[in-house]
Amino acid sequence: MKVMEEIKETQIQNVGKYVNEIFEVVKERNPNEPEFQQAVKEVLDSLVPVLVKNPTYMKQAVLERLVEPERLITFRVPWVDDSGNVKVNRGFRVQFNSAIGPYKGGLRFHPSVNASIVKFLGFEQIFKNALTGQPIGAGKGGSDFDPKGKSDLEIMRFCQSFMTELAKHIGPDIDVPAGDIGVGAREIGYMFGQYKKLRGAYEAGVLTGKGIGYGGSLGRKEATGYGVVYFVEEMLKEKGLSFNESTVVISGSGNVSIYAIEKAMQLGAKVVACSDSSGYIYDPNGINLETVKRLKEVENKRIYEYVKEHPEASFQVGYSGIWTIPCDIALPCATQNELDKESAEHLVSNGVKAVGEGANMPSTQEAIDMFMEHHVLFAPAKAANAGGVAVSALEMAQNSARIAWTQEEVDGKLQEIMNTIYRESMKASEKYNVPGNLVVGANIVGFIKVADAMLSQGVI
Ligand code: NDP
Ligand code: 2IT
Repeated sequence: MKVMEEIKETQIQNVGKYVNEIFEVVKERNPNEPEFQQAVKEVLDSLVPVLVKNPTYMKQAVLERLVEPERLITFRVPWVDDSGNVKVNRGFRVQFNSAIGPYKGGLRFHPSVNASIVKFLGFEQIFKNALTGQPIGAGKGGSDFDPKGKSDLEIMRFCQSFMTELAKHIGPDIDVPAGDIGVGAREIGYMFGQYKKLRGAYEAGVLTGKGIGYGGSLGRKEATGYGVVYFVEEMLKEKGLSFNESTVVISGSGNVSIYAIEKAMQLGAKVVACSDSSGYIYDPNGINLETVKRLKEVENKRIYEYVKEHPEASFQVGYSGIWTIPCDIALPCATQNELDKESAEHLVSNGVKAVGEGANMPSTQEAIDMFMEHHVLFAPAKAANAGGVAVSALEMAQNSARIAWTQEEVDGKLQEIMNTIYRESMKASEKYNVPGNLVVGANIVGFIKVADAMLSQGVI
């Protein structure tokens, strides 16, 4: 028995060494890309138990292939502002992995976008998309264009120029972009119009997140936020807890946040705070979602405007202070690394019971370690926010079949997908001896689906 254990221990050490060597190469090949390195490190570390059980993945160099994108496209995006000045931005599309379907993933327009950001997002998309059970590979893209303060016509001209180049690389069976930070239904509409004009065909399935009147799916707008809450509710249920009568803090006030707030409220929670990049609002009576929706979805205003209409609420500058507010459930839904160790310490000392990641990689590794150490229920982004891309895949299915499902049908499928992701990730965590660790569980489930498809397709 003792001998067996020693052999096992040696195997784990050897695989650990192998994984570290891969990570060293990733660092060397991708210098100055801290977000990409962070995302790769988390996944590599969590896969050690699978590699020990199935060495074929190592022999066939599956990890070495997974960490290298199939293709990274960068391009010039020239456009003309309202004063007639010529502006130039940089466009990106990373086509990371096509083992289980056409590349699929959002476009982000934000000044912070660079190769590291699109590669971390594209890499995470591999595992997330596989987790949905839908036939979608992984991609991501965007631009360092800043939509803040731009007129509607400037946004349109930018989107048209961006698509003029991107159109050469996408298609309903090739690569299907969607929204992300700074890209919503308006931008998707302008890009779809330009793609259609260039392609000379009505290929509805080339983009998802379209308007309902021209091929969009009911329920896509709500899918990511609702999905996060469905996933976290499942996780809470296992411990006899629920959103009902819980106090909840949700960062951001964009697409994901707004619909996470809506579903949490529908389940009986009191959501007391949300934010944008300027700061956060705290409303002890529970925030008024109609006001937030109007300010953000219609008027494009800053979140501090909320307190003008709701004097009982307060506004604080700086977005990370939101995590000092006592709550039972915290849902970071803004951006990467918005929740660091110090924020996690505040949440833990205020007795947080569950954290669900609506944004991509919102918690730093130190913050995740802190939650694990204190047995806080933790729903990782790749699993918890997969509802958005899952319903994007349902939009593609409807486009191919030329049919439209009802909101109820789409929402029913979304709930089923989120429950399945939860159950499969939980089961994997148990099978690989880290019961309840959904970070490891989700990474393993996603990895096995993609890795097995890659093995079946030869050295690709
Ligand atoms: P939106 O552009 O609709 O909203 C983003 C929100 O986050 C805004 O409130 C924004 O504030 C805030 N934010 C963005 N960047 C920063 C920053 N650097 N610092 C502080 N706050 C910031 O985007 P989404 O809601 O679509 O996306 C939010 C997160 O969810 C992202 O991580 C995205 O990748 C992820 N996600 C999105 C999905 C989707 O379907 N849309 C699916 C899965 C994940 P401000 O307006 O001031 O910039
Ligand atoms: O991060 C994500 O999963 C998204 N931004 C959604 C991608 C999609 O294709 O719907």
